[in-house]
Amino acid sequence: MDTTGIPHPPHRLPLLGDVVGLDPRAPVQSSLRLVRDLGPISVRRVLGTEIITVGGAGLAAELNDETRFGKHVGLSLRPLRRIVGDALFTAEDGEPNWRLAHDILQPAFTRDAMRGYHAIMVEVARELLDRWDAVADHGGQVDVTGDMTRLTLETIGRTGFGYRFGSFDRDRPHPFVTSMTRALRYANLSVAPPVRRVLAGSARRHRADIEAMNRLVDDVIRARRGGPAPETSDLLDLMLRTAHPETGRHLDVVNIRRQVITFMVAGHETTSGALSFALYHLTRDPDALARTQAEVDALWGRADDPVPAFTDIPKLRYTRAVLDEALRLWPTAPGYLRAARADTVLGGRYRMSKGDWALVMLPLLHRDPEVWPDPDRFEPERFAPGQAKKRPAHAYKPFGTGQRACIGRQFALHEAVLALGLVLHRYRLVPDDGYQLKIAESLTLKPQGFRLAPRRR
Ligand code: MNH
Repeated sequence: MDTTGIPHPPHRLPLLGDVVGLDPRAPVQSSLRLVRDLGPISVRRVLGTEIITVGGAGLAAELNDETRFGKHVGLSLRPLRRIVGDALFTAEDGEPNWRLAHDILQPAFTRDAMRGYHAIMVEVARELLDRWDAVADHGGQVDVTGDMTRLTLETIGRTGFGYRFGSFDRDRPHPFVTSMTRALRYANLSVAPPVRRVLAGSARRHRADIEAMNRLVDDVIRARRGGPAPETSDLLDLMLRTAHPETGRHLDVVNIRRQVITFMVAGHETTSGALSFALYHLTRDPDALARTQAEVDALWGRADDPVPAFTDIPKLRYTRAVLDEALRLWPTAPGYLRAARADTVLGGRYRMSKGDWALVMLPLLHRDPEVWPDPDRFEPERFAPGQAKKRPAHAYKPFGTGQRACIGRQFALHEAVLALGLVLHRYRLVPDDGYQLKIAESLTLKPQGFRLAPRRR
């Protein structure tokens, strides 16, 4: 791509490029600091790779145009692809297994399909409340992000595959989670410079981690094949039994394994981060907290143990706006890549050849000063009914765009609104006065070291 005329950060070094100020443990946050003042588009050269970064709503709208651009599997998706290949998240646009899996699984992610997961989501949320009750009784604190991760992992495991990780019964993560986290870390670091590669650990342990994940998933698949079908169909059931409506093809068994791992990876960290950020912002904004609690109280009264109905969830509009706003400020999947389908000109000025790609950097897009007044302020009212229509259509994209947008969006939002509503209905949440938001980065963003003291209201 011709990058003349695109601004780059100051202090460009020969060979290394724009690495001054870049923190390899916090690439998103440090990039944000480096490019935020450069305007709607910027370019960085990092060890030979040129990264065009877009944060302006106008240019993002162009990149989101499906006729001109498609998904690009690059940067942090490359290492993930080495583990899960052409499963949904890491398939290249046009790979046959993408269409096959997408069409088979799509019916499991409609708004209406959430009805089938609702009871399990409630069951898992109650396990979280039990855990927090015990802490409240002893006057202790909870690790918010850790517990939200227990919630979302358990939810996707049980609703998707009928598998219980027992997350609330253990103090240390389930071995699958340990392997998954370490394998992702390894894959990420193994594409980094040699110094960081050393931190990634041994190749042998990496192979063992992948084998451990595969073994567990294969056991689950085998058990399902040998046993009776579940009462209500889940993701695994769909993948094992459904043929493509037009071609009659089935997913093969290796691909199903890869899809299961993909759903475990894509389906839990992002949602747990969103819940954690929402709680972080709420415990620093007494007015927003009071409004959210007033909303859940109005719906459920002060009953001790409300039984949320499926139809209650869309009524929690302010609670939903809190999550929307949390995902605006810290989109937990912080960006996506778009590649030109043919030679084109971006923004009327920047020539791109077929295959050239750019990064839509979501924390930047979501703070575009042309669109968002006082962009760094937490303000759920931005998502009050009718507000979104007043903004350009492509200014808010926490779930990505086009046909490769998040398939789990309804799932995540149903789960998160439900859990956030129940938590706020039950507890007063006392923050640590001294806590300064620290954000941990892996594939996703999430608050680190964020603790709250839950007390029964
Ligand atoms: Mn999800 C794709 C964000 C929850 C499963 N997800 C994406 C993309 C974004 C995203 C952004 C597009 C990435 C890209 O273009 O490269 N996802 C989120 C966020 C949450 C989330 C912010 C929670 C909040 N995602 C979930 C959940 C599941 C899930 C829950 C599963 C139950 N996501 C996926 C899958 C894809 C995806 C699968 C890939 C879809 C495709 O390409 O066909």
